[in-house]
Amino acid sequence: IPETVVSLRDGWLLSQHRHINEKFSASNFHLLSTERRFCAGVASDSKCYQFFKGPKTFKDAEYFCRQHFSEGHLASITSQFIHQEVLKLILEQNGSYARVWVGGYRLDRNHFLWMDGSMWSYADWLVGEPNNTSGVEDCLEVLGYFESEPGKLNDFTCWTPQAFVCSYPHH
Ligand SMILES: [Ca+2]
Repeated sequence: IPETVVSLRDGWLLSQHRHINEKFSASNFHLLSTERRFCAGVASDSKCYQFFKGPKTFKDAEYFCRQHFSEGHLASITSQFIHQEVLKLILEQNGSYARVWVGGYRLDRNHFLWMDGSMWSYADWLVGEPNNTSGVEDCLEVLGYFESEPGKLNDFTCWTPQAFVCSYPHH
């Protein structure tokens, strides 16, 4: 094959290749930019909150949130408004998974922190909680099933597999 034909053919392949690459990166960009606007749960306070049935331990649920979402963590519930929105999400989607991990973790006896680094300033505990039963309840759950007071918070054993809510930045 004459050299000019080879280089022409390579040039054509190259341009096709480039064309395909451009198409791909264009569609990737499109996907990314639509994904950014889409929240498959509730969006509030610049975050998207998403429910998962799991069931997973607290640690595995946190790992799942980090793996699946950029800057994702188990959800931080930093206001009454977010608490109500997340509770609605849980009640809509939970089926029988009534106890749900969110991202609160015990720092010491009376202090908790949010896995995503949010300020700890709001916590609507169930009466008598956090009680740290047997000194092993270091993780925060939302109790979806208390019908008189649905959605109250409880400290609970981190190794129990449960449903969970992730949150991640959403603009
Ligand atoms: Ca407790």
